[in-house]
Amino acid sequence: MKLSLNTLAFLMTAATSVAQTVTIPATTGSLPPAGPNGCAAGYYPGTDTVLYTVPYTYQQVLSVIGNYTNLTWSGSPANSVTTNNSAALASNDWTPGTARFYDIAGAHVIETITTYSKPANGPYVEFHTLAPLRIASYDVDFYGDFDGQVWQPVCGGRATAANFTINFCASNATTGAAVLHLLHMTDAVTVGQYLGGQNYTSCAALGGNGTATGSNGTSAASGTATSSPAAVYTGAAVGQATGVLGALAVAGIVACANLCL
Ligand SMILES: *[C@@H]1O[C@H](CO)[C@@H](O)[C@H](O)[C@H]1NC(C)=O
Ligand SMILES: *[C@@H]1O[C@H](CO)[C@@H](O)[C@H](O)[C@H]1NC(C)=O
Ligand SMILES: *[C@@H]1O[C@H](CO)[C@@H](O)[C@H](O)[C@H]1NC(C)=O
Ligand SMILES: *[C@@H]1O[C@H](CO)[C@@H](O)[C@H](O)[C@H]1NC(C)=O
Ligand SMILES: *[C@@H]1O[C@H](CO)[C@@H](O)[C@H](O)[C@H]1NC(C)=O
Ligand SMILES: *[C@@H]1O[C@H](CO)[C@@H](O)[C@H](O)[C@H]1NC(C)=O
Ligand SMILES: *[C@H]1O[C@@H](CO)[C@H](O)[C@@H](O)[C@@H]1NC(C)=O
Ligand SMILES: CC(=O)N[C@H]1CO[C@H](CO)[C@@H](O)[C@@H]1O
Repeated sequence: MKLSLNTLAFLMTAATSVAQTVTIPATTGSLPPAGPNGCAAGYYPGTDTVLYTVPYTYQQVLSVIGNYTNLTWSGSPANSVTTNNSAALASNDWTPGTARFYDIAGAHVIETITTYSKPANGPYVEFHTLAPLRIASYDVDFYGDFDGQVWQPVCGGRATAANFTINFCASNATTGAAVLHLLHMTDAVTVGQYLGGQNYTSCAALGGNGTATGSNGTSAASGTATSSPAAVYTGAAVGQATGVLGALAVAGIVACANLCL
């Protein structure tokens, strides 16, 4: 994941974390027990979704994102991600329970697979948990019991639609949603850049019959295509801030050339 400090800097306020019951880093990868609001004491629940379509085939997308320990597309340098499932490094067959470990933006990240499926014709489905971590530069702590990624062929196979959805608990749900949204949006855009940098606009623009049922059961109806590069944003935790955050995400992608973590 990449972070653009420039564009999120204005979100930083003197928010004081009252999260005291959660150990960070959570070396076992485990999540704290839920309190009355669904989160540990001092944490607040939120959800964030990024929908983004790239004008590349599912197979092309898989070549970038289909290895759980290769996160170059998410801002982690080659060979910087480790796992406790070394057998899968060769087989590329990732299974529930597998954890990956990496450091980014001063945070130690531990993500444990709960669901993993990548059939040859899609969809790619990866759900993992996110152990508690702290992003000091934004004065925010968060973790998540559902951090999901689905990549689905659309436009008869000519494009691939991503859905990044996370249900999280954060010391500040507004800041948590903004940071997570920017990370996931940047990730999705980076996949498109790796594959050639074309932007998705519509199925029709990709030629062929965009409304036809694609090979192997993919159909336009299954797509959640959004106009690139704008994202559809849903954030229960941020309410009226949606417009601001949408603009932030777009600006962040541009500004990321200046300063990314
Ligand atoms: C959460 O962060 C936002 C944005 O920085 C800030 O306006 C708000 O006061 C913070 N809320 C809490 C409870 O600290
Ligand atoms: C990691 O993925 C990138 C594409 O995103 C690829 O170019 C690179 O060769 C992969 N690295 C390894 C070690 O498989
Ligand atoms: C997956 O990525 C890791 C780290 O980049 C690499 O060591 C491994 O060889 C890759 N596996 C496959 C099957 O490409
Ligand atoms: C995105 O994924 C979430 C979690 O799986 C799901 O609840 C939601 O319906 C999906 N949204 C779309 C537009 O497919
Ligand atoms: C894709 O969209 C981005 C963001 O708006 C823009 O900077 C880039 O030039 C576009 N790329 C192409 C090939 O149109
Ligand atoms: C496109 O696909 C739809 C749905 O299968 C079909 O009804 C329509 O006739 C097709 N159009 C062309 C020009 O092939
Ligand atoms: C990674 O391996 C699995 C399967 O052996 C264990 O269940 C996990 O607890 C373990 N996770 C960590 C963080 O070590
Ligand atoms: C029409 C078409 O593209 N069919 C493909 C469906 O997927 C199988 C397995 O990947 C391919 O062999 C077919 O060519």
